[in-house]
Amino acid sequence: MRVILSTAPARYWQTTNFMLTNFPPLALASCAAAISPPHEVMIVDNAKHRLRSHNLFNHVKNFGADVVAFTNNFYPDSLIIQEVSRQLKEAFPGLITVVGGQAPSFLPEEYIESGLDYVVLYEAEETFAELMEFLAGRGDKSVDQIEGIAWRDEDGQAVVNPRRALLQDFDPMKMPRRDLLPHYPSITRRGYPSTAIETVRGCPYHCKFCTRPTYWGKHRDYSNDRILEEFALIKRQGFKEVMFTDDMMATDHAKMYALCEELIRRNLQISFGGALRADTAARHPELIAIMRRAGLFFVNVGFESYSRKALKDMNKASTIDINKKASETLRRNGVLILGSHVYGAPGQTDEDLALITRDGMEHCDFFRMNMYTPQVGSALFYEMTREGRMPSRNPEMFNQFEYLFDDGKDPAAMRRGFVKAQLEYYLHPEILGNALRNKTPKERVIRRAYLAAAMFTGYRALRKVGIEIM
Ligand code: B12
Ligand code: SF4
Repeated sequence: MRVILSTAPARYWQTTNFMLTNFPPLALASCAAAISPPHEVMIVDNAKHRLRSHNLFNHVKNFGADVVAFTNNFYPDSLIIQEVSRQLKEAFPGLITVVGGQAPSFLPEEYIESGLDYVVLYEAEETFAELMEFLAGRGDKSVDQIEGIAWRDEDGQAVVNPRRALLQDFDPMKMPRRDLLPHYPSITRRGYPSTAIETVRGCPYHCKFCTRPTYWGKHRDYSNDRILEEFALIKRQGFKEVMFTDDMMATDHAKMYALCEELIRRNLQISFGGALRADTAARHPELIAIMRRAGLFFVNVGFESYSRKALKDMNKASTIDINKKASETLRRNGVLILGSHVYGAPGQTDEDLALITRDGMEHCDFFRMNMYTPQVGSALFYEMTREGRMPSRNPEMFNQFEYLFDDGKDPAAMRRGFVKAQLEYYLHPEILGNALRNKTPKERVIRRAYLAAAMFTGYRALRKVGIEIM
C-alpha cells in the first residue's frame, strides 16, 4: 500500500503554532515506522506550510496514494480534516481515509459519520499496522476483530471496536522515521536541524482542563537505555537540538537525573527543551542544574494563573509561591521559560485576571495565554457536558480564544478582556524590542510569536468578512 500521512491543512487558529514550530509531527514519524516496510509512506506536513494552501491533492496523485491518514489532536482541526477527506474521496474514488490522535479517539462516531473510513483509537503503532495489513488484504483478522479502530458497517453505521491494551514496553518499538519529516530549523544553533523525541506517554497529574490523563490513562516511561540509543541516533542524523514531546518531562526525578548524567558523560552536545511542571523546578533545583548542564535550554511551564482559587479549581496541584520559585530557579540556571497561562478559568476575579499578564510577564521569557477551554476529552469537558453549561459544540469554538462557559458572564466581554491582556504583552516596548532585534534564541521565538499573533488577527478578520485564504 502507498500511504500518505498528513497534518491538518492550515486554518487561522494554527497560526499560533508558529511560536513553537520546532516540533515536527512525531506521531506521523512513529506511525510511519510502524508500517514501513512493507508499506510505502510519505509524510505531508501541511502545518509546516502553514500559510500556503495545502497541496495534498497533487501529492495523492503523484505518489499514487491508496490511503491518506491524518493526525488530529486539536478538535477545531476536525472541520478541515473532514472536509478535505470528503473532497479527496470525491477526486480519487477508492482512496481510503484514516484519522488518528486525540479528538477522533474521544469522538470516533463523529468522524465516521462525516465520511472518514477509519479512526485509529488512542495508541496507534500496533493498531495502525494491523489496519494496513487488513486493507492490503493480507491480515488474518476481519475488520471487527481489529482492536482499537472505528469503521463504518454495511448499513452506514459507525462501529467502535474495543480498545487495545496499552504497550507496556517501548524498548522494542522501531525508531520514528525522522528521514520522512521536513527540515525544522534549530532555535539554538542556526543552520542546523531540530527534531523531537518522546520519552513518556501520559502524565501522573490530573489537571481538570487537560486531556492527557484521560487520553493515556496510565503514565508510562521509555527506559533510559532506549532514550540514550535514540539520542545517539539523532546525533548521527545530524540534529543538534531536540524537543521532548512528553506531556511532562522529569516527573520521575531520579530517572531524569540519571539520564542527564549519562548525556553529560557521553558529551552528545544536543540542546533540548520540553514541558516541565513548576513544582519540579521549584522543589528540585539540583535537577534543573544537571538538566541545564546536559543541554536543557528551554521549558514550557504551565503557570496557568496567579489566583490561589483558580489553581485549586483547575486541580493544578501547584501554588502561586511554587510558580514564583520555579521561575527563579529556571532563571538562575539560564533556562528560557515559556509560561503558559489560561484566561477566564472559574474563580478568577477581575484582579486575578489582571495579574496573569503582570505576573506572567515577570515570571517568563515568552508569555503565552489561552482562553480556558473545555477541551474534548478533558474532565472539564465531561463536567460541562453533564451540567449542560457549554453554549456551543461547534468545533471551531474550541480554538482556545472563545469563552465557552454558560455561567452568567458575557462571552464578548471576556473575549475583549482576553484581547486587551494579550495586547498588554505584545505592545510592551521591551517585548517589541526583542522581536525587532531577532538575534538570540529568545528574540527569535518572540519574533515568531509576533508574526503568529499578527497573522492570527489578520486571517481571522478576513474570515469574518467571508474571505478564507488558508
Ligand atoms: C508537539 C506538540 C505541538 C506542536 C505540533 C507539531 C506537530 N505538527 O505535530 C505545536 C507546537 C505546533 C503544537 C500546537 C498546538 N498544540 Co500541541 N502538543 C504537542 C505535544 C507536546 C506533543 C505531540 C506529539 O508529538 N506527541 C508524540 C506523539 C508520538 O504522540 P501522539 O501525538 O499522541 O501520537 C500517538 C497517538 O495519539 C496516535 N496518533 C496521533 N496522530 C495519529 C495519526 C494517525 C494517522 C494515526 C494512525 C495515529 C495517530 O499515534 C501516536 C502513537 O501512538 C502534545 C502533548 C503530547 N505529549 O502529546 C501537545 C498537545 C497535543 N497540544 C495541545 C494544544 C492545546 C495545542 C495548541 C492548541 C496550542 C495553541 N494554543 O496554539 C496548538 C494546536 C495545534 C494543532 N492544530 O494541532 C494539547 C491538545 C489538547 C486538545 N485536546 O486539543 C496537547 C495535548 C498538550 C496538552 N497537554 O494540552 N503542539
Ligand atoms: S496540564 Fe500538564 S501537568 Fe496537568 S495533567 Fe496536563 S500534562 Fe499533566
